[in-house]
Amino acid sequence: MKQHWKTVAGAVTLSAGLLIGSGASVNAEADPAWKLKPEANIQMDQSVLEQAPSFISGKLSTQKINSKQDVDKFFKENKDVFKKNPKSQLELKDVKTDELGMTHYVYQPVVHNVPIDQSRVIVHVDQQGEIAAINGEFHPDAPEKIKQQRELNKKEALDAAWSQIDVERSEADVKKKSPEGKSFNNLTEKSELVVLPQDGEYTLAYHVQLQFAEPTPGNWQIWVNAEDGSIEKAMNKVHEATGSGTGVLGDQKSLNTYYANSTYYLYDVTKPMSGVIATYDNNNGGQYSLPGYYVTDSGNTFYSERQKAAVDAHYYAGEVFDYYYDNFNRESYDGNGADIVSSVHFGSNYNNAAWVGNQMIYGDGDGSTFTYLSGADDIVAHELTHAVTDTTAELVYENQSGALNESFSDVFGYFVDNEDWLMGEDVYTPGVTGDALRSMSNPTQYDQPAHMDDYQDLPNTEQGDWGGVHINSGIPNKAAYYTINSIGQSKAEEIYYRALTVYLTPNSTFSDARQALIQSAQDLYGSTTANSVASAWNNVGVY
Ligand code: TI1
Ligand code: ZN
Repeated sequence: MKQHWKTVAGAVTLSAGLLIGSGASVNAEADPAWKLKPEANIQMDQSVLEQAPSFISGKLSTQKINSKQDVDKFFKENKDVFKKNPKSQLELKDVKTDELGMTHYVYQPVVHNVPIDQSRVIVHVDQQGEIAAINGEFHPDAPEKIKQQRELNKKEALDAAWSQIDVERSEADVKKKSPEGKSFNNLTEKSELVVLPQDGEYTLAYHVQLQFAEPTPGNWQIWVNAEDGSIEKAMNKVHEATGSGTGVLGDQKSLNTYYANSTYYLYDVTKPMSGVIATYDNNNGGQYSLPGYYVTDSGNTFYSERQKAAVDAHYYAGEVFDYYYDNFNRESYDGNGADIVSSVHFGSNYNNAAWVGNQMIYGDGDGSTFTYLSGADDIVAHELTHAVTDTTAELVYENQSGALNESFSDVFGYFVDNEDWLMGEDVYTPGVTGDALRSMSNPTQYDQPAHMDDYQDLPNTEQGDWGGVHINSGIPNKAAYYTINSIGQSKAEEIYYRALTVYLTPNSTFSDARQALIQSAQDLYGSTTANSVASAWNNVGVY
């Protein structure tokens, strides 16, 4: 006959637990005090009706139980009830006492020293030393049902598991630094020989665990057949979750998070797109350490001061995603489900936020000009709209096309946060109410021109704000204000979206924008609306 077990996890040591059943020598005299009382409430699992009980409750024996040896003896005396198989054992894992004075003996069922995966038998002893309940899984059939031999070693099982998933080991096996500067491994790998119970069958398998945060959070649980290396079962046990957080302004909000490796991430997989929304902490590192560290919380409650900026960057990125998706059926900024990545705590005392080509960055502000810039939804919409522009009209970031680029970001910032015509007011000059960085209804209030007569010819340098992109944007902003006032937001947003995605080109001028918007209005709503758009631009001197 074929021998079912070659070697078992290397050493053949004797289990610390007891061996019960006909093969074991039971020295105890038959003593009725140790026997299960007839009135015990024995619950049989439907699927294992003829097997072992899954839960027994009531006062189970008159004999007092004071130690592990006593539990062993109780099992031996009642082996028929538990249908204990001589080839399986119970290994004591843990003894816990609780506040009611009860003691709980936790056992791991093992077969020839190999644990039966994710199985336990627990004996609950009350304060008086009486067994109050026993529950768990005995798996009496396991020894007979295992048909494999161990051919693979741990390493081979790991390799088989890696080949099963779409992350390369080299991508995950990197060192990470915690925000406190401690270095830790991104990757945890475990491979343990187990007996895998599945639908009444038992397979000798390696339970492989691959846990990593990068490149995307993973908590893979993979069972590899120990004989032929086939995959018995594989699942990524990262879970989407709903967390909560405190925003920059102290407001509470609910957050889409992810659970993996016993922690929660600001990582939103719930949006109707292939990509995710991931939020990082740059830890004041600057552009060479982007994106930074995932923002995590062990309790899914992102309430700390440090987490506030991340909470809002994450929350508002989701809100802006929804805005573009609900209004224009646009999946993410590129219309193709790209990941939306944000890093907060960018640089130090940085009074700005930006789209840097592949992600957003948010400064903390210096505390007097700005506080954490992600705390304003119009800023988040402004930045993400730059990403939309970059994948559509590609307006060149200098002179008039640059000012249009800035203006479209402000206009969509308004659409998302339309309570007032101010930009950035939520985080601008904390402590001073009512002011803002810019106003669309009254650009001159914050030193921006509101008419072509006041257009500022500035040098195309960083000093000159690339020809005044944040200055001259006041002119198209004011035109947008007139437009929205006359035709209403819902028509205006369709018109602006159409102009941006259909008509504008990289070097469009203010005049071109006027024409693009008039044309879009004509396409969508006809001449009356188109005329309203035209007069809005007439009002700012752009023809
Ligand atoms: S896109 C980004 C430009 C950053 C350039 C530096 C690399 C930008 O325009 N940021 C906005 C942030 C903002 C938006 C603040 C709305 C308040 C309201 C911006 O306007 N920045 C100002 C401070 C600027 O760069 O002049
Ligand atoms: Zn901008």
